[in-house]
Amino acid sequence: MQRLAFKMKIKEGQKEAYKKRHDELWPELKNLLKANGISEYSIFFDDETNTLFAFQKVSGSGGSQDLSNDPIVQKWWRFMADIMEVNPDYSPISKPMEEVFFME
Ligand code: RM4
Repeated sequence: MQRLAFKMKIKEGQKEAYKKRHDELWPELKNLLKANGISEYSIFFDDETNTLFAFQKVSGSGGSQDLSNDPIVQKWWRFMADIMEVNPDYSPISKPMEEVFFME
């Protein structure tokens, strides 16, 4: 089991919209994430920089941001693109972070 973390950003003033959409996460996306070994997936928000900090445990070969070929993920990313900072393909601009501390 590996721990992954990465940063993303939302557009100014979009925290509530972001949270609402995640409160209503599509069941098919949730099932896909779990089927790919992703668990304990949480996302935190920094209101000073509009930065999202995502953490997840992964038991497979990659994390949520490695599922770009899946049509459900592509559809979700397109759905979220209006309130996030994204790449030309609508994937969220994601920056992997280095783990510098862990306590069991
Ligand atoms: C995030 C982003 C991630 C996705 C989660 C569910 O806003 O789109 O790629 O895994 O939502």
